[in-house]
Amino acid sequence: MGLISKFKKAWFAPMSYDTLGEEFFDELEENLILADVGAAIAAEAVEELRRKVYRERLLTAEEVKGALRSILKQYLEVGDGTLNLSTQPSVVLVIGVNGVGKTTSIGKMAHLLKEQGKRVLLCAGDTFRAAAADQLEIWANRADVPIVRQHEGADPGAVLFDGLQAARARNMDVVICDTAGRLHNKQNLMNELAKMAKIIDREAPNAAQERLLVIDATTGQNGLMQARQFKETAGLTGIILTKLDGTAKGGIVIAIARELQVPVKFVGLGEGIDDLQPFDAQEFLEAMIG
Ligand SMILES: Nc1nc2c(ncn2[C@@H]2O[C@H](COP(=O)(O)OP(=O)(O)O)[C@@H](O)[C@H]2O)c(=O)[nH]1
Ligand SMILES: [Mg+2]
Repeated sequence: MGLISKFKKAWFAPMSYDTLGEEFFDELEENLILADVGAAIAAEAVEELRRKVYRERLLTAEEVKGALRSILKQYLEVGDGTLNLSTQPSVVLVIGVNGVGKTTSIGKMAHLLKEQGKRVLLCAGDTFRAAAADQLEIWANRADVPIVRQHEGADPGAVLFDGLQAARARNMDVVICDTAGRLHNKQNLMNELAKMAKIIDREAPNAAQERLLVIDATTGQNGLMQARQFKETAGLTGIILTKLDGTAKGGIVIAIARELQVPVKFVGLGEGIDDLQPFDAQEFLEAMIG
């Protein structure tokens, strides 16, 4: 160890640890765990933070929190956070377990894209319950965009096929397809999603595609398991993190981004049509760690 780093170790690091206290770091780590980032990522981030504090001789709580935000921001920055809608049509498949907010997010997204001047078509790929297509249709009306749907129990692949045909015939810019979050069993659901993904690849081979996984911020650590499974089955290009308007901090997306290299693209902040926003890592982290 060189003289200078010895000097730093002897003086600068202890100085900041003394100023902030060992508990300060423990508390940060605990807050990360409470925010659902998971124990492993929390430990990794705080370890990295300690090195950064030492290296950059950070002294105040504000500086250290800023450093932690920049570390977590790097974990989150794993790809393009915007939708790839570069072809006409582009196809967005929205997936996730039951009740996370898929249908609601699709309604909000349709509204957002329509406001941007896009021609949007919705596709009612959740045929498991009759109410699912009705719910999507209500959102289609609210957002004032067309919808393709069939009867309850129809083959979701056939609805998707229809949707893609209609989109081409009607010069749509974006097709957003809903999916079921629950079937008779999980394997069933995964098979169906894999089949839908294949249909898009086959019927719209050159289309820009998004496969967005909806994660409910209140689900906690389970979100990581969901993300692993859906990624394996259907591939993922992005995350929509819903229900951030509640008390949940949604830190699970940091673990998902870090492990699976999938960026967060939107956050849901309520049940209204305007309550979907493009993901802003800085803002998210400020809300998460103050
Ligand atoms: N507070 C809040 N509620 C939401 C949000 N997104 C969806 N919801 C609610 O969550 C419930 C399930 O949503 P839904 O879209 O039907 O979920 P799906 O089963 O995944 O399609 C509904 O009551 C929605 O209003 C959100 O961002 N914030
Ligand atoms: Mg639904």
